[in-house]
Amino acid sequence: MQLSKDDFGADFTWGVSAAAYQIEGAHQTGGKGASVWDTFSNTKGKIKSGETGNVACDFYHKYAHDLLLMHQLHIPNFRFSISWSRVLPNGTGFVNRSGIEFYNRLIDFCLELDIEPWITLYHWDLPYELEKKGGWANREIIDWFNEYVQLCISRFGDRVKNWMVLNEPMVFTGAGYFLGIHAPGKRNLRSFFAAAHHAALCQAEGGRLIRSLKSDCKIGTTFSCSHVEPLTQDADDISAAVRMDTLMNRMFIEPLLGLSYPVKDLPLLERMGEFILPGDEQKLAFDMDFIGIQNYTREIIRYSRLVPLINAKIVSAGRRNVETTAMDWEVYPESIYHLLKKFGAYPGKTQLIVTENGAAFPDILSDGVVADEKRIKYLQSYLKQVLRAKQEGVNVNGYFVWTFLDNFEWAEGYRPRFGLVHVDFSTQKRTIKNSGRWYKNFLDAATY
Ligand code: GCO
Repeated sequence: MQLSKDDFGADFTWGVSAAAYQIEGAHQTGGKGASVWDTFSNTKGKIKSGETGNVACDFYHKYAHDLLLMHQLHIPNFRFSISWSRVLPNGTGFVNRSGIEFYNRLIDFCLELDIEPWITLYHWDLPYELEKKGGWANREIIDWFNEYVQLCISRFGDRVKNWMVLNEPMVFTGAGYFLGIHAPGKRNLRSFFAAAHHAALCQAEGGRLIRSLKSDCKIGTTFSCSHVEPLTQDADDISAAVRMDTLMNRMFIEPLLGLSYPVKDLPLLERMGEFILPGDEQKLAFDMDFIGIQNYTREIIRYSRLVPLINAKIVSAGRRNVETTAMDWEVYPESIYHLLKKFGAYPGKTQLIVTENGAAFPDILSDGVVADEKRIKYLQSYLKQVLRAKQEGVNVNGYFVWTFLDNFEWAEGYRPRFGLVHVDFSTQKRTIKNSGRWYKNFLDAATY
């Protein structure tokens, strides 16, 4: 089947996604305060090969050049995030004018080029001053976050029509407060549950606040998700897969939809109870205009007595002899189909948008060309599955490639390259990869 943009319909949104800390650099420029990712990546041993996001793609200085490249590839929508500590260096209080001006320039230039900005308010870079007070594990985060959201909407809401409250709460609370592999590097179950509950409250409160300040915009929030399957049909593996699926895919969306935390399928979540105050249950729910789905792979799960709390273990793709990306994630296009069907089946049928999908491969730049045919194949095969779900009636209406530029891949450093555009991090030279040209041709081909 030949894939055509036409099949997705005229009102389908196409774009690329990025995040402030992964691209901006300029970590101490223009009055920016430190974020948890600044301190984490500058702590020895936290990031593979000792890299930091101090410079990253230097997007702070090169944004105009990069937007021109995006325009050249005819990409009509750009999802990016605001660095909280660039606009509020201490997290609350003092507003940094040059931070505001940077985002004003960025937004204005997007609009000048006919690129629609889609802003994620929180993509993991909490101001370090707030982490010192407990960060997401401190319930005061709700007030801190409201102040930040209010500032962003009041300064940028006149021009920005699409807002996402949080990026992947499961990842920043789980990897940040329980596994300790992401900022702020905590390993504490209670902190994780506190952070998770506060993030779930903020995602809904943030949505409510935006709607109260601005009625004419689209509000969403995004979730990481992976299609989960049991290793065998043994009852133990099946129930282990249910627990993992609940943790990875259901824990944050269900309270948002008014369905409460899925405690029945993951009794461990009862421990969150100590952080839930009277009245919270209602506050967790908010009627988003869209839900952002972010998918890369699937996970195969087996029962394990040795893994505490959840008794379930991921069987890594490396052990399964399957095709993988540079992240060691399985290439499994049907994953996105299953997830769209799953999220599409929730009551309310909120619109879904794929706010991230893409792949890292060991790209080689040779004679000015990056022949990343594997990425093209990956994107095409996942898109076919998005279309399949749409044709079966799922309310999915957008797709954003992760990502435009090769960038700082968190604890993995710069090795995994996800971009449609290659970045030479020693010279900051950009080179459009074959996948970038493919995306342009795909976006151009439609005839309405
Ligand atoms: C996410 C992450 C991205 C990652 C990407 C690849 O939202 O999943 O925020 O920042 O870079 O997912 O791992």
